[in-house]
Amino acid sequence: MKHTIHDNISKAKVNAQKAFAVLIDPDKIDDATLLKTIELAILANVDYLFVGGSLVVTDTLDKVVSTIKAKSTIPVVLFPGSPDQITPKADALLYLSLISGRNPELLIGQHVISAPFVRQSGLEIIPVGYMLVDGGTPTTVSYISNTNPIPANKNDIASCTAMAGEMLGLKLIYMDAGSGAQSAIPTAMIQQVAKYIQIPLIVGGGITTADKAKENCLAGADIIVVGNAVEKDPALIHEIAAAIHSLNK
Ligand code: 1GP
Repeated sequence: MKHTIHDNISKAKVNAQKAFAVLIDPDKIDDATLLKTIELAILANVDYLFVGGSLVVTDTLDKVVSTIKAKSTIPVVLFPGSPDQITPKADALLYLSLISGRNPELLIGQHVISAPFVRQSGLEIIPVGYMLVDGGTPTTVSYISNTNPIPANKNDIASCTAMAGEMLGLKLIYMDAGSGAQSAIPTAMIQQVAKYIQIPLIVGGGITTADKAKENCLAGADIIVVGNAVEKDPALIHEIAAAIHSLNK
């Protein structure tokens, strides 16, 4: 079993190095924008390219991952909305258990069904506690997952959920306000969750500015994920990457 990417994320946390992941939704991106995004990500020293969406309806996943791998050495990490969003061409898979929800299918059911296929993929498998936080508007993921997000002001629920995930052996916590969330996760919640866990913390959903990305890192996020905002304005890749990396010694 490979461990490279998880090891790198853990080492970065120990050394207080913050990282930036650009999220690419294979359904939304055309060829020209993909190439431009890859080019900008290389120039900005983006740490990871996450690929996935909660509703991938085309068969472009393979093609998108192959293109990225052909053009760059940035690690490609799958962030799948369902078990069929997997390609062995990527480097790693965020093996998500939706621990903020109470839908058994997304806690363990789908994992059981796809286990042989996932293992056969040869991907580095990173077990992740995925926590959906209310971002002010119903998101595709809350609808599709049929779960209630954690209310944005319930810091205790968030930190207890993250602690439980860590004690169950999950290797990362991903707190997400959902793609295109109206409001990003409040800083106070990030602070509290970061205080109560030792494993790396990924934060995403509704982050649209470099300042917000930096603020979230200062609050305790180890990896910031941005999708929608950089789709709309690819120049933000440089700005956000610079803000996050400015915190690294
Ligand atoms: C969504 O965390 C990601 O799952 C990124 O969200 O598209 O709002 O940046 P945005």
